[in-house]
Amino acid sequence: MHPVRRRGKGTFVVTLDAVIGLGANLGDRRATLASAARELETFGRLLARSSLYETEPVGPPQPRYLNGAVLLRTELGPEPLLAALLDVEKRLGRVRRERWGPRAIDLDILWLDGATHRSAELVIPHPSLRERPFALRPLLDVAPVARDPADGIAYEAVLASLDASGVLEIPGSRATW
Ligand code: A4P
Ligand code: MG
Repeated sequence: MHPVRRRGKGTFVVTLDAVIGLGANLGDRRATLASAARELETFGRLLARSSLYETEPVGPPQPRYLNGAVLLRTELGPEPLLAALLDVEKRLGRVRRERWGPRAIDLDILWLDGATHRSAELVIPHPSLRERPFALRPLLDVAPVARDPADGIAYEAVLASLDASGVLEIPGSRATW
């Protein structure tokens, strides 16, 4: 369920807990992920940061990715949150090229605690989440008991059924970026 907090007398603020997946495979990847996390802090409260993972690229041949995830508590709804993420991508120098191609920064809304979303622009959980160890590994760092809201399957079990050999945790990187 969405946490609902009381602010002042009789005012209720609805917040959303969202897992944002971060990926970069061009430039100074770690610095870019850290800058993105700092920008995300302006949209709410970062409740947790994952480890960073060095990952084999999925898609056309391209450099390896650095992937991570954060758990963000925000008062933004899903669509405004996506707009805010696209804005951060732009500011951090992402140039849109081929689908699945290399990028300085990619921000995806992977999952919402207790909610789903489906519109022309935005589908949550992210449609590819269940096939992607590079997204599931960091997600489980920040939301260890997360489940697919459609069928209730634990993402931990989903990850266990995938080949995650291309996802290498960077030692000591948990919450340090
Ligand atoms: N969109 C729909 N649902 C969402 C969502 N849940 N979160 C729409 C974010 N966006 C969502 O996304 C295009 C549009 O998808 C958005 O504007 C939004 O309206 P994009 O990220 O700009 O497009 P893209 O990345 O070129 O294509 P695509 O298919 O979304 O790529 P992905 O899924 O983002 O994957 N390999 C490794 N190892 N690590 C990676 O991080 N990332 C990708 C990109 C490919 N291979 C990778 C990695
Ligand atoms: Mg994307």
